[in-house]
Amino acid sequence: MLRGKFILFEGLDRSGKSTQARKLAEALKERGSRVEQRHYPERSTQVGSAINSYLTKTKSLNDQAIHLLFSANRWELQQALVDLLDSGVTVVVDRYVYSGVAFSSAKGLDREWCWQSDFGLVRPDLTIFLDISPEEASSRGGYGEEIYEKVSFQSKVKAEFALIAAKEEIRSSEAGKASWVSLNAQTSLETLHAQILSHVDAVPDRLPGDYDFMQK
Ligand code: Z5A
Ligand code: MG
Repeated sequence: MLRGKFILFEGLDRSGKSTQARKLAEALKERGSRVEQRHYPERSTQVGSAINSYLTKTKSLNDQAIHLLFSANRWELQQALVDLLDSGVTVVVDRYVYSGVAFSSAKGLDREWCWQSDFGLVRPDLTIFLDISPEEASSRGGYGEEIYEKVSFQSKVKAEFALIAAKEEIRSSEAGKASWVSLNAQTSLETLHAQILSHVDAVPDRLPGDYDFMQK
């Protein structure tokens, strides 16, 4: 039996991650695959509840503390994620390590420090980065309610994501497998969905227990 695929969506706020994650999961299910969706931060745990208080501006925390809470939230759910994958379920995830590094380093935290707390986590088989301008994102529904939803800050996050993308694209080509793909998010839902499906179809099959991990 093969393990499931770990597919990650990353991008700025309102880039369409949740929309495309849902469409991908539906399409894979229609083909008969077993699929689950996950979203970080997972706000239902105690750690997630503290993160939610921070994001909704009811609690203030220093930049290092909130960074480590986001990371702790991934760690507390890591075994459950691996168990799902090992049981043959494809998991479509909305935000993960890369959001952690991009948002915290955009505040001015040391980039190398930001990566440290996530080293050892399972690396996604494919990360789909939805690329959008902060101005276009801010014109989409629901923008402006949470702490990071300001065009000036999102511009800094975009610059950090560009650094991450460059690094991950080099890593992808050195490893000979496309584990990071950047797509223009300012195209139609259906065009993007078709592009995403073709990239997901190209992800190689792997056996349970066979993972790459986040590392330097
Ligand atoms: N954060 C962090 O700092 N550190 C970490 O480690 C992690 C996260 C994991 C909460 O994230 C915050 O946590 C986030 C980063 C930080 N803060 N910010 N900024 P969240 O994921 O919970 O945020 P959210 O509320 O779900 O928003 P979102 O994920 O950014 O939105 P989205 O999922 O990318 O977009 P969407 O909901 O699919 O679409 C937004 C709207 O655009 C909606 O009206 C759609 O109908 C529309 N849409 C979608 N696609 C299109 C296209 N192609 N064309 C036109 N309109 C579209
Ligand atoms: Mg979302």
